[in-house]
Amino acid sequence: APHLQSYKDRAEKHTNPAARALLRCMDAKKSNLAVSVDVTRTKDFFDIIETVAPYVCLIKTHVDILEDWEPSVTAKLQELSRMHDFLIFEDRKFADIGNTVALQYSSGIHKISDWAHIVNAHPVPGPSVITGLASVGMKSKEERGVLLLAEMSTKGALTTGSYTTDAVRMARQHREFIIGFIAQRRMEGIGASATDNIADEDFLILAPGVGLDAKGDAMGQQYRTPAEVVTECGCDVIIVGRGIIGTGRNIDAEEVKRQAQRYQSAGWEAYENRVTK
Ligand code: S5P
Repeated sequence: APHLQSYKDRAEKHTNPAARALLRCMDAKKSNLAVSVDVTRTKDFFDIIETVAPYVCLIKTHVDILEDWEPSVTAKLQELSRMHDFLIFEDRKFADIGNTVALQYSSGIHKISDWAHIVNAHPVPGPSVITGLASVGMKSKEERGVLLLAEMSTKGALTTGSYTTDAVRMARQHREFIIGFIAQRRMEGIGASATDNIADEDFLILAPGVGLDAKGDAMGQQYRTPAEVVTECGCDVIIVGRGIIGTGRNIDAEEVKRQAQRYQSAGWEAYENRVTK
């Protein structure tokens, strides 16, 4: 089972270049931490990224919330990604017909497929959402991969039961491009039939809803600790937003750095407790 293997071993075996790059980076930096940089001003966005860069394997963005976005933002983001060795995940949550998501991924002002190693999609439209994204991403010369949202972290989420199982089945049909899931637990083998070759299935699980102090927010978000998420539930990457960046206003760089270090160590310790068991 992949969750008992090291990130390093999994990096050597994975067939998708973006998944390989992420696993390699996690091993090299001893970090399974993704920071979610949910701020509205470009200056705060880059201040946070430059502060947390040494401690993360991945930076997760919502570029559509930047009030002063301009094309140079993504050029600078790519430069920082190369300089500090982290991947970029645009949390765009595509959820439309294939033709539309292909356009949303490649075009508009953000041209996401030009710079984001990883994006995510809701499985709700069925396999067409994958076909659409793959028509862009699989043609790219760069490392590209997609995560399906198999579960959400919020109270009352509809992503349960057969919805989650069917999401895993959809991903299994496109393993060259669907590198894993946004989820709260491991998904390997779920919904598999006897004819599925699941022995070498290695889906990365990226888990949002992670916090060491708060249990939730006033809008239905629910937090679990890195130990619960990584050691107990077998997730690979912890996604942390406000636990590290605070409210996103009046950023205190020293505090952001302290929290990033704290979550990096907690996430890595939780991983070591899992693989050495
Ligand atoms: O189920 C989900 C899926 C995602 S991608 N729950 C989430 O919270 N997210 C994202 O993770 C969300 O859009 C936000 O950017 C981040 C969590 O932020 P935090 O401040 O609550 O840690």
